[in-house]
Amino acid sequence: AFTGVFASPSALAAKPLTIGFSQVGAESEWRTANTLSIKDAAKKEGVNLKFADAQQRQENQVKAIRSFIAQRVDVIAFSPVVESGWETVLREAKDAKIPVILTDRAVNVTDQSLYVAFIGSDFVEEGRRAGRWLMERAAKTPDRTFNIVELQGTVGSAPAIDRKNGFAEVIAANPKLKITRSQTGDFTRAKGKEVMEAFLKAQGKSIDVLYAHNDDMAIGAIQAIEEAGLKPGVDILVISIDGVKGAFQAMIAGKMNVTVECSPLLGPQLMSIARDVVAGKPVPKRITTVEGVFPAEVAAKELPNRKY
Ligand code: GYE
Repeated sequence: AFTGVFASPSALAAKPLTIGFSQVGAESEWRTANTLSIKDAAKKEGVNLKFADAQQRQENQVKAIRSFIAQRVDVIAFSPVVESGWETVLREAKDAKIPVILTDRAVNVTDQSLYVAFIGSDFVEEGRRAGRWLMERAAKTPDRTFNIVELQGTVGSAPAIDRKNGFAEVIAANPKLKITRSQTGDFTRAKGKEVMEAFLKAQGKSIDVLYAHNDDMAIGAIQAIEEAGLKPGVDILVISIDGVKGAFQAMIAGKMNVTVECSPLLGPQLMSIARDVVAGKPVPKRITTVEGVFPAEVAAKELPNRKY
């Protein structure tokens, strides 16, 4: 039956694309930049963005995705807080014929047809890059042992799992490098500080290196190290990941030694992939973000170029 006015072809073409996006939360500087990138790109592209913040809880993401399905959005995109437990809700989206694009973090599903594309970084490689920096540093003092404490990201999240594995894989080649403690700081400054305080209490002066899965936790930990009367970046080497401005400032202040870049600027790519998917064009299943490594020596020169 006829249900509305006839749309002219040009009016049809002008119908805005609606994307439902479920964000992890607002846990870090990285996340804030990622949210901004997505909102800005949507605005620029005339995309109708329905944005939901899950406050780092998977159940909130599942709810948001179900609501996007009920609203019949054109595309669902999300950055999954953890890797597992997505089969059911992704099957619901597929049954409703709504394509799903993953941004930033991967899911662990057996049926790869439950999403059309995944745009994001290679977190294992980021962990390896962090490990390689330490391997080079340690090679300068072959007799010295390095006791490493690790601040992990959110338990069960792709970046926490992969950054741990990539780092461990690389440092395994040098028996002088030992991870003595490893605990989650949930990717936040407050938790990073709290857990570092506990590490310092338990292990005190015998900590040589902090490896943090993101800059925010490293920055929180730096505070704890200073409060314990030690010099971050000197008494304890500080290695982290993301490359946010806060890390560059910490490096310029001599308190952090290196950050491995992880770009949050995924908005423009998401919009263009979403358009292609809706237009029925083939899209690559995996789109890997290109990124670098920034040691403290280049921090002052690089800071003005940083976009997040
Ligand atoms: O490294 C961290 C954020 O998933 C890559 O999430 C992202 C991570 C990022 O909270 O700062």
